Amino acid sequence: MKKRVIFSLMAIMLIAMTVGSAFAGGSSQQSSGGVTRGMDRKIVMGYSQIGAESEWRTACTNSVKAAATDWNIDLRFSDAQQKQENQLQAIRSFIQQKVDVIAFTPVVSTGWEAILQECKDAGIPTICVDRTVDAPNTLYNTYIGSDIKEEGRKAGRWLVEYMNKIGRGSKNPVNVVELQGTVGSAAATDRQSGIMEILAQYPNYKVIKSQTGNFTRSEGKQVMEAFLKSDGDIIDVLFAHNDDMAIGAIQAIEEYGRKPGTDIIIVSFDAVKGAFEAMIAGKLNASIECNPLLGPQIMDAAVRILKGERVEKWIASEEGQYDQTNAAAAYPSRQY
Ligand code: GZL
Repeated sequence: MKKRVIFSLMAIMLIAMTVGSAFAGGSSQQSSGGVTRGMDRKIVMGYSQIGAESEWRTACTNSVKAAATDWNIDLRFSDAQQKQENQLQAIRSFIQQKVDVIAFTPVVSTGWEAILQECKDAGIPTICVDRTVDAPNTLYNTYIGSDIKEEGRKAGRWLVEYMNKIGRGSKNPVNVVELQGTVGSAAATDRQSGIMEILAQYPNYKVIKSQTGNFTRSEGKQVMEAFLKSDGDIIDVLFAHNDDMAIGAIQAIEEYGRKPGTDIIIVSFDAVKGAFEAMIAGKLNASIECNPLLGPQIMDAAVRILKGERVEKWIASEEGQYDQTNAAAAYPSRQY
């Protein structure tokens, strides 16, 4: 009898420890013992993430954490709550912890040269993820992410082709409004630059309003409500720098009394699940994919850098584009 009680208690303790570690929050995710894939020891990575502002960001974070576990890398993860000062503080902490490698997603493009030099002086390699920085690429080891400006060009080209197809391309003017991402971020700057490079070839396309919605649904809805209040009856097109803002704007357009996807043509970025649902419902016209599943590339690059192998300065993501002609077929296999 006594033995059975002791055994049961031990089993309960073992289960509690396992569950507890799986839900451990905070700033670090320690994998089990052993060594990192491809290495003779377990490496430690500091990761400074922007926050959790969108479906895309959450998918990116999940990919990083899953890949750290797969590679058996000790991940020290920090969420900056959208503030660059929190990122700088986290990276300085990683330097003090003497981590083996630092990866970071810069919330804005500027203000990184000093901290990257501190990492370099400390002999810690750095990996820039998802968004680029305005700094010499000698200050970091590699950039892993999309060609964001090309995403903008894709969106511009898709729109012009679609407007011509539905017979509205020669309207003069075609009134365009734009929901920008976070001001100063490479994602917003480069998407806008790509879109405008294409629209500049078509003088009848006029951007009548452009304002940031900070990549969030709630702000996308609020800003679109303001656009509709001032220009609701003349808006032909909405560019949203991400799907979350587009989904918020769709709600605003419906509440205003116009039809999103029909009266107002909407093009956004990311290609998250919410965008596919909106395209299938006919409320979103196109979403240009931006791949957040960067975890495996980050861990692979970290190992190669630490083994002294040559790593290309830009590891580009593969991505496509979706609209109402291919969204339904692609939706079941989407991973985020
Ligand atoms: C793009 C990425 C952007 C996404 C948004 O590379 O930085 O940030 O488009 C996310 O959804 O918030």
